[in-house]
Amino acid sequence: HKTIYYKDYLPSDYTVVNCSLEFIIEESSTRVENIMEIRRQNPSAKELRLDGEKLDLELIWVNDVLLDETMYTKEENALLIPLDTDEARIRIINRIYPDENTELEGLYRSGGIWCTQNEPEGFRRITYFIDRPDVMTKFTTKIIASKERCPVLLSNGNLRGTATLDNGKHLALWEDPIPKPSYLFALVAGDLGSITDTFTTMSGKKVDLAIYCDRGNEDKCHHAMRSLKKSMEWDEYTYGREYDLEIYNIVAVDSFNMGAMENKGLNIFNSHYVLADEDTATDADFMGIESVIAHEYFHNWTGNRITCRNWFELTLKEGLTVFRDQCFSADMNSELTQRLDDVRALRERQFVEDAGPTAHPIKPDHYMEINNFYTATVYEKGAEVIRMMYTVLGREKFREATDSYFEWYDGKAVGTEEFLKAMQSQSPVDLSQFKRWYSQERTPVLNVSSQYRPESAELVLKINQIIPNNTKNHEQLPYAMPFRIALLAEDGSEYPLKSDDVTLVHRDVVWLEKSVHEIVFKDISSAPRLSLNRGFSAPVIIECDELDYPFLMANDRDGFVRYEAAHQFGIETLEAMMNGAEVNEHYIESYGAILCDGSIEAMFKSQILELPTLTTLMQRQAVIDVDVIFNAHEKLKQVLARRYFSEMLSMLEGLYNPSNAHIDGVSMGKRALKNRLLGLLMSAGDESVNALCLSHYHESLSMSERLTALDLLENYAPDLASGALDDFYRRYQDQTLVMNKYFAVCASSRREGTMERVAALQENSAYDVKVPNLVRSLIGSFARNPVAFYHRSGTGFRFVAEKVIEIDAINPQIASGLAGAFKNYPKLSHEQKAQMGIELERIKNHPDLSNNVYEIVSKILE
Ligand code: B3K
Ligand code: ZN
Repeated sequence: HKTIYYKDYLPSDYTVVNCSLEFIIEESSTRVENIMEIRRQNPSAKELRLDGEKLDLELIWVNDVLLDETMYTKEENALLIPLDTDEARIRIINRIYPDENTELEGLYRSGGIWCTQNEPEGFRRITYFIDRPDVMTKFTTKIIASKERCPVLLSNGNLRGTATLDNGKHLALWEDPIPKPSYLFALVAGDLGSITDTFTTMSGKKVDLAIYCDRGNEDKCHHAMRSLKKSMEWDEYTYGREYDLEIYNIVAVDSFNMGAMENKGLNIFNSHYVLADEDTATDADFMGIESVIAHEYFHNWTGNRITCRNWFELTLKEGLTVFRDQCFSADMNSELTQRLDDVRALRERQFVEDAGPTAHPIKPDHYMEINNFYTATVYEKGAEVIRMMYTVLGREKFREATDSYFEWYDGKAVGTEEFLKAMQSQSPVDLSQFKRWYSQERTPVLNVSSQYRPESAELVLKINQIIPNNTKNHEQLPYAMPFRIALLAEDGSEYPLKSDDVTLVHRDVVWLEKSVHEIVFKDISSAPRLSLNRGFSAPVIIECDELDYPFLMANDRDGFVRYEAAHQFGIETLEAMMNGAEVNEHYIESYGAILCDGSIEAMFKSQILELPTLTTLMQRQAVIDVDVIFNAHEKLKQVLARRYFSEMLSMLEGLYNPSNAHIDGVSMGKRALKNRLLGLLMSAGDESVNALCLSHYHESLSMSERLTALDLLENYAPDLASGALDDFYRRYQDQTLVMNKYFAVCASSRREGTMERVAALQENSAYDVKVPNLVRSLIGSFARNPVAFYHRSGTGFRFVAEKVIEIDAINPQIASGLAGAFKNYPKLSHEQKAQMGIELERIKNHPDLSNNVYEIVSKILE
């Protein structure tokens, strides 16, 4: 288990200028012929090193001379060829076995379809190559396969020709004119259905669009196609970026390790992020498709045209592309609700990661297994770091800076330093200290207090940065960040911010750099209320005991602060209850005021009315005690439901229209609020509400409502749940994407016996341990179910440990994702820590453990 360090990075000795590939796909194996034009970049290099894993090498030629075994060296994962010329032509023939590829990296089979996944290091499982992102190559690809088995043959770029061959075979020739790293290579072959469309770019070029899927699912591709066209238009309008090939293809496959992949001109997607219709997909699914389709499309410029110098620079393309897809979704839907969803996801996943044993900077300086670094930190915190620069520069300057970035680095493999250079060229402030966001880890805390001086009409704001030590317990330095604030008068209006002590990058944004800031704001005529970190302008934790939650919930004009006040008030209330206090009456009243305020838009209301999650509360505990949290949580829901029972019920009825399954913001908002209210009401334990929930299950035409009703029945009305679960299963057992939801409901259940049910469901005919979506739905949901996973018996830990070991032998990426469930280990009680420790040691000591799982488990145990 070897560690790789950024400081050891060197440019490649050789590069591959052109690569021409020929694939002959047969039932049991695929023959690959690879002709590379190599150029030497380091004049003193004498040996060409090609990466290769699990390849059956057949023949090699250098400049048409066939090599015998004495003329090269074959290591386990590399081929070394002596080479002392500036140019050479290497020809290699090797064989691969896609059917045996359960890791789903390289060329593999999903159902009957041959497809590839090469980021970050999968191409070396297809053929020998210099498999690193700073080697950019022009690829041509010939695919030969049975016409009957594989009527569809796809690769990157533009289609240059097809032909029918003997023995029922045919071929397709693809040429990608734009040099790219090998991780963006893709191939698909199979019997697929499709829908097609066209898009005319801003300069008038016509692009053929197609989405491929299993036959019979074509009708579920239309939302994805609409999303693709909207993305193409948005990137032209917002960033001036035009698509650059004649064809854009998307293929949906069922077995995929993550969401999707941005291969040049041939995106390959987890079918979860393509297929949707009103009967089978939830509103969240529709939103997810829109954003992932956009994300992969946006990579064409941020990732593909300009790529990463090495994998330490991953956030260069991922943080930026997430930022871009978040802005796209905000523009397509609601800016506020999108922002709240993004902040919520960041805090639930990234803050937790950043506080635990696997914390790392958005630009890590070492790794064991790069696949472990496609994390919430690299992606979502990376996007927040970009967003801070956006906030500092403002929309127009940011656009000028990205124009420079595209102009300066198109066609190159670069790093975050280059991106920052482009940003600095337009920034009103010096970004040197800001760069610490790239190299430090953990979430900073801002401790804020204030003092009002009536005699001079001044408000003194004191902001203290508390910077946690890193995972190695080393001290870290204060950050620079934009901090958006307001000082509010009695009626909610904002005092203009005037101060000599701090740089205001905008009217309401102060630029913080020091570890302690004392800022005097002038002309404040009476003691103001503080409104802090508006819009979540910096990814920090705020500590301030002066916040007037009820006032902010009711009056702040910043939607984020309104939400945040309710959220923090909820946390305080729940934590007091966890310590034995009665429910805070002021909280109940403020909650009721939001609930009954008819002027609040439905989606936003459903977001404000969500109680802080178990994960949020767990994260704040010094020693995790799930039962205490869970009980307080249930109690608070019950109190709220009983207090506002009739209001909630009548609001619920007003929102319910069983036949509404429209996919628009207003309908989605109504469903979200309806589901929130039903969830609160169900906790009241009232027979009539249970019956209502069951009727919603049967009558609703949208999956969002049906699935929520099913989940609530499962948790609160077990007698009614079994019939509904059977019905759901019968109705959808042939649709694997819906079965994922079924498994997730069962595995997320808070009821006793969940582990036994999950164990039994592994035998269900709809389950398959080799399909990542199903593993994530059943085993992953269980591991994320705090009530079941942290069960006092310790059986939850044991069960997940066994699954990690079992799945590691099949697919290490999925296994290491699952192993992340153990990352609260340092924060467990003595007893639970002992239980989990045994399981972690068991995993760590397992023979033949993958690097992926080893890296995660050893960090947790450290
Ligand atoms: N770039 C891919 C992720 C590849 C993950 C490899 N383990 C998808 C994306 O971020 O768009
Ligand atoms: Zn991405």
